[in-house]
Amino acid sequence: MIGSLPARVLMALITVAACGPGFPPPDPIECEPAMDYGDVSPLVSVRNPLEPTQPIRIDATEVTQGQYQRFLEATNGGAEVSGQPTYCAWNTTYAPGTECFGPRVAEILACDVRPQTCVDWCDAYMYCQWVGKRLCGRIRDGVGHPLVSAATLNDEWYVACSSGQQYAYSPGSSDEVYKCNTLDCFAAQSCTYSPGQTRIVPPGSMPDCQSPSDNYHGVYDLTGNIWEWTNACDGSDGPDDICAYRGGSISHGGSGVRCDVIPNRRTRSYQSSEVGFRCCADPE
Ligand SMILES: [Ca+2]
Ligand SMILES: [Ca+2]
Repeated sequence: MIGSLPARVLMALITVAACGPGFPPPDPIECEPAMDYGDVSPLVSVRNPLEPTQPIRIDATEVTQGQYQRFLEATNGGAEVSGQPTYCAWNTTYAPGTECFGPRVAEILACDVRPQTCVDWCDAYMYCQWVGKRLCGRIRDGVGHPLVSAATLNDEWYVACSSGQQYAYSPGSSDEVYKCNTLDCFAAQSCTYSPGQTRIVPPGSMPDCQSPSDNYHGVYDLTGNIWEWTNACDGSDGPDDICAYRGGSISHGGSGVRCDVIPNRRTRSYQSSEVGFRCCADPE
């Protein structure tokens, strides 16, 4: 958890500040029941259609706040930023940015079972390196590639999401999108959000939001919940390079959460309360 006690203290202060006369107090934030994610997300092997003997290895879940907290503790709260690539030299902290919290500050800080968001591309890149993995990117070498197309069998994240280009969404056709934490789910009332809970859910807590194909089973929330940074940038100059995040979030639905959509190409330094990441790794 991002400093369990300080987070609650901060929320309490914000709650007090937000409660003027005439406004009912907001529902208190409730953390979902603890789930055992382990120190790092487990890697799942999925089929590489171009080289079936070389499976793609991708995290089962989005990186959680509890997992990311270990990285912050190991880097003096995110302040020890040595070893970054030159195009990340501008990045002075791995700590999630307070400037992106906005009205969602409570959900961002509340629970270590929720996905880590408000991190820039370099934070995500360095976390994956720290756990011995790498940000998902081009198959085989994982390096960044131009944003020529998101729908390529050379892209680890896209192949895992589309079950090797079989489906438009992680759980299958457009009729299945409601199984993932998206606007479709919200509209179909198939998502259950308890009073006082936010709509971003703990990774993997919607068990049907995964591929129906055996070869791609066990990777959750590629569609929806939060967007996910990938190693797909249009340059290697610095904070203003445009990098792609993928899969949609709670604020999007329909074609906006397709596996091949890159609607919000943002700079390497961008942070959002609905953008996080997961990691990939080379074949064993
Ligand atoms: Ca940063
Ligand atoms: Ca996601």
